[in-house]
Amino acid sequence: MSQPEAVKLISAFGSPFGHRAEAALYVKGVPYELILEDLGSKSGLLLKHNPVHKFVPVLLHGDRAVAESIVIIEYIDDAFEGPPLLPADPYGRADARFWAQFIDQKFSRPFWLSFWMEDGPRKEAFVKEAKENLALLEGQIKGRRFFGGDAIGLVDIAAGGVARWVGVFQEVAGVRVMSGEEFPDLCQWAERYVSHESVNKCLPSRDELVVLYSSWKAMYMQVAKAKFCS
Ligand SMILES: N[C@@H](CCC(=O)N[C@@H](CS)C(=O)NCC(=O)O)C(=O)O
Repeated sequence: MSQPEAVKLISAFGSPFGHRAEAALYVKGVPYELILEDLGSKSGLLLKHNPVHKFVPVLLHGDRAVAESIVIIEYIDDAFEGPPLLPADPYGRADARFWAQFIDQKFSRPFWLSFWMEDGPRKEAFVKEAKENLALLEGQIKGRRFFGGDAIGLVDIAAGGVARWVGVFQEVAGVRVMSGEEFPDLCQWAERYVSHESVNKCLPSRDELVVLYSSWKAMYMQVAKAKFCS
C-alpha cells in the first residue's frame, strides 16, 4: 500500500484563520505537522506557497499547496475521509457556503473595528453594525446544536473565531459586543464549539490569547485609525 501524502499546515500562533484549518483537520481526524510562522518575518516556505496573499494558513498536501482558510476547509472535506464538513445536498452546501462567505465578507470588518476603533461615533456605528450581524447569526443558530446541525460543519469552523476570540477581544479592548443577555443562543453555541472534543485539542488557551492580543492592541488601534479615520 502506498504511503499517504504528508499533510503540513503553515499557520501562526493565535491566528483565528489558522485555527479554521486546524479545526477542520482535527474534526476529519487527519494527522498533520504544524509549522508556525513569525508573521513579522515571513519564511521562504510561506512566500513560496502563498505568493499572492502571503498570508497564513497554507495547507501543504504532498507537493500541493492550498491557501485561504475557507478554501482549505473545503479541500480538507473533499480530500480526506471522515465526518463531512459540508452537507451532501446541493442546497445545503450552497447555504453553508453563503453563511461562511457572510462571515468573511460582511461580518468580520465591523466586528474587528468595533474593538479596535478609537471611541466616538464611528466606533458606535461599527458596534451597531457588528450587533446587527451577530443577530443574523443568532437567528441561524436558534434551535440547532451547531450551524451544521447536530455536528460541526463549515459555518461553525468559519465562525470559530467568534467563539474563542470574542471574549479575548472584549477583555483586551474593554468593549462588550456579544453578551449572553443579547445573544443567548450564540453564546451557548460558542461554549459548545470551544469545548467540542476535536476543536478543544487545537484551540489556543484564552489566557495565552489575552497576552498575545494585549501586546498587539496598540498596533491594531493604530491600523484601525490609519485606515478608517483619515
Ligand atoms: N482571507 C485569509 C485571511 C488570513 C489572514 O488574515 N491571516 C493573517 C494572520 S491571522 C496573516 O497571515 N497576516 C499576515 C499579514 O497581514 O501580513 C484566510 O481566510 O485565510
